[in-house]
Amino acid sequence: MKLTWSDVTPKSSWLNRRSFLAAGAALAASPALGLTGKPSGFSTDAEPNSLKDITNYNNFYEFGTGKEDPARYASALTTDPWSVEIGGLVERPGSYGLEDIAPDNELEERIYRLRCVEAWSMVIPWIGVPLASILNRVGVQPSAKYVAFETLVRPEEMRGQKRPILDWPYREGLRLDEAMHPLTILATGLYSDPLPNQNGAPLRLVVPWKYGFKSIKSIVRITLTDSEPFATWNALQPREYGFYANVNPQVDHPRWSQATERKIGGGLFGGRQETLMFNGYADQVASLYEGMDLSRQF
Ligand SMILES: Nc1nc2c(c(=O)[nH]1)N[C@H]1C(S)=C(S)[C@@H](COP(=O)(O)O)O[C@H]1N2
Ligand SMILES: [Mo]
Repeated sequence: MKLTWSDVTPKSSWLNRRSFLAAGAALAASPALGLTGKPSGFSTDAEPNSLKDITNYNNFYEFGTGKEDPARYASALTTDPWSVEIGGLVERPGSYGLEDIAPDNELEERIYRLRCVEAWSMVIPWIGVPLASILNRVGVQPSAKYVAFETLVRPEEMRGQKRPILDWPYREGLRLDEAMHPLTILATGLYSDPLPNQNGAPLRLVVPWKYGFKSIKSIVRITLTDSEPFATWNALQPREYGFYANVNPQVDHPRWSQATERKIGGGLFGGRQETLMFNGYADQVASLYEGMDLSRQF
């Protein structure tokens, strides 16, 4: 039953970057997957951040608002047993275990850029499954248009939830086509190990072309709906955080520029880089937003 993570993701797949990138190129070029993008369609060839960076500089307000709070306090969270209620406009609603959602034999490695709305970024080698695979398994009803997600509420273990920092539970949502896009994954691991608690164990969303706050952690509920779901940051400050939250260097946050970002671990002077449209995933996702005014629907 326990995952053999070294089987899932042999260390060589990220240490031996040459052969990994070649494999990634073959995958991305496969017409069966519906991708027409560049060789790095699924995984970026940018240098992944160290495990130390990825696990010590986090946003996870359930454990406090400081970047180092999750690393200090998230170990208090019990992640086993865990189940996810999948409901709303689906054919087979119910309580699903992690093994149903992300079976060992379906896990994939995806090296993705993560761009926080606060203008910092990382590159993270996730392990997970396409969200589409579980949505297809539960059966999406034709009237469904959106997918809503909720994080666990357990103040005894999530010390930040003892204070009204946010309107708990943390909630997020995607349009159905965004949710079904092959880049959208549910992650259960990173590097060759199960997801550390501070990164959203045991199951978190990863939507690499959107600001990090869309990638909701420690998910306990997934609901298919016909109207736009409540989204925590959007509801808190709609002028600053849109529902779409697509990474866009041309649409500044009211209080800071989004044109550049600081790559964590890039050194005191070396870490500044240009922010890319859709965080570098424009070839794959721009068509989802054809005809939309992205400066208004940001
Ligand atoms: N439940 C929950 N999910 C969350 C957050 C949070 O505070 N609570 N923070 C978000 C933000 S702002 C970012 S940038 C990413 C950070 O993910 P990481 O810590 O794994 O890098 O998680 C997102 N998911
Ligand atoms: Mo963020």
